[in-house]
Amino acid sequence: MTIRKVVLIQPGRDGRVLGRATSEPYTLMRLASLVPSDIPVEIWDEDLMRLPVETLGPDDMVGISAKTLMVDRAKQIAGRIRERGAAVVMGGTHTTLVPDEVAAWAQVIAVGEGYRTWPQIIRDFDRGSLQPRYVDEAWAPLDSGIAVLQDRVLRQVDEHRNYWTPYLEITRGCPRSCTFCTAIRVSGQKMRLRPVDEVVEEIQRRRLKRFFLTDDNFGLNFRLFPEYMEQLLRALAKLPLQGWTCQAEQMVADYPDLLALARAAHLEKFFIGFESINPGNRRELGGKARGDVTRSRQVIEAVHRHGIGVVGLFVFGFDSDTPESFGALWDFVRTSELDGVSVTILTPYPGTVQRQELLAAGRILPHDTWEKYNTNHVTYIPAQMTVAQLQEGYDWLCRKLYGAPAILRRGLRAWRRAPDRAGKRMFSSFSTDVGYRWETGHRND
Ligand code: B12
Ligand code: SF4
Repeated sequence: MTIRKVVLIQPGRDGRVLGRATSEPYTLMRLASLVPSDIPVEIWDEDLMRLPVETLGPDDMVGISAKTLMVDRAKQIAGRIRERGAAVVMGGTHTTLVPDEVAAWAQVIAVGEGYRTWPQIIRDFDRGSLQPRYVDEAWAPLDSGIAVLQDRVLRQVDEHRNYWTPYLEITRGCPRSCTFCTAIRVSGQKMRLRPVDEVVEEIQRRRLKRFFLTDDNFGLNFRLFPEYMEQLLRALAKLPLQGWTCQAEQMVADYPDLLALARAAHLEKFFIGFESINPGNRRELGGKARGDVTRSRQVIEAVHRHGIGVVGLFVFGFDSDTPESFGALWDFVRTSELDGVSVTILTPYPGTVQRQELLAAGRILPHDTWEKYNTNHVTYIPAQMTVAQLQEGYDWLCRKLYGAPAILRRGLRAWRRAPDRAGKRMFSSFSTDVGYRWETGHRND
């Protein structure tokens, strides 16, 4: 058999917002860049286009990537493609977390990062010897050029025209062990670093002015690899960037020298995982947060002092949370100087310690589809609330946090703190808040 083309699909959910899609298919851009250059490759993003499944035939190979909440949609798409005779490979977060479940309906599954197996899968298909299961067990080194995006992929995706936020990965992994986190299962607990020169080259070639880092815990590198961070931040400082954002934890506040360098490197804001303001939930937070509001306020102030914004990430429904927890968080946010806030309902994803514990206690609610695992719905029985109390409390909090007055107040605060960069700061605060308002709107689905 001679392969005609490879197609990579990102199942859709939100479509376009003001002409562009919100989530760039960065995962697929990386996989497409691993396809040998003599084989045509296409990326189909269902948020941008109707999937032209009818154009596929037996010489085509299709890879689909899906998180848990998108896996039911992925299954429907895979079924339609199989009817055309093309081969379908399922990969991504959900397949890696529960391979046997996906293998029950998928023709081929790819577990893990795929750096070794994806090129192998393409070769096997070309030779007519496709296997049902490929498992990539090792965490690939990111310093060998495998993460570089190819020009033909960039041309096709046309990221500046089609997407609101370009993504970039600089480091990958997180050594923490929060009980609710699946990221460590898909990215590993060993932090891996891309070479600084490679990152700079990619930013320049992609003509990026703004980007969001996909790194799970970029900030932790302040402690783990300070020399690498210094070298990286000094290199980014020389680029004509408008601003970039990344995920971090509270410890970044303890590194004033690196914070100053980060600001000079055009870092606009940290998304910090405070997770909970309830000290009773400490055990679940993997050692990175303790629910200490005094510390949280100090962290926000210290980061702001360097001209960097803070978006607070919070999770609800841990075992120590009660109906009073919603009001307590609202009071904290209202009186804090946070530039943006994300609240999600604890979601016991497959492969987490949290899920094992809840399953053992008979507390997981039955579900027909995985669509409700979007962090806006209650999918288990909370310890100190009813299911309805958790859902209603969350709904109340979302209305408070993402109502026009709260969004406006946070925007004005951002403006007051940096009058010299007022327009940029207010836009940044509004765009984050509006994005979360949009995402949490799925609680009504
Ligand atoms: C960036 C990111 C986002 C971005 C957008 C990502 C996108 N384009 O879809 C934003 C901020 C929008 C986002 C939103 C959400 N996200 Co998110 N996100 C991430 C993050 C931090 C990095 C993902 C990434 O791009 N990594 C870089 C790329 C290169 O790596 P990769 O995706 O892992 O892909 C590699 C392999 O997995 C494999 N692979 C992947 N697919 C396939 C397919 C085939 C065929 C093959 C062979 C291999 C393969 O090969 C790739 C190259 O190595 C991950 C955490 C993580 N470490 O995975 C969470 C994560 C994926 N997100 C998660 C969640 C829960 C969400 C939200 C529901 C959160 C929310 N409440 O809003 C939403 C859902 C939005 C949606 N519609 O899908 C969870 C998913 C859990 C699960 N079991 O599904 C994760 C794991 C984080 C966590 N909390 O544990 N997210
Ligand atoms: S710190 Fe973040 S990425 Fe690391 S284990 Fe905890 S939730 Fe996951």
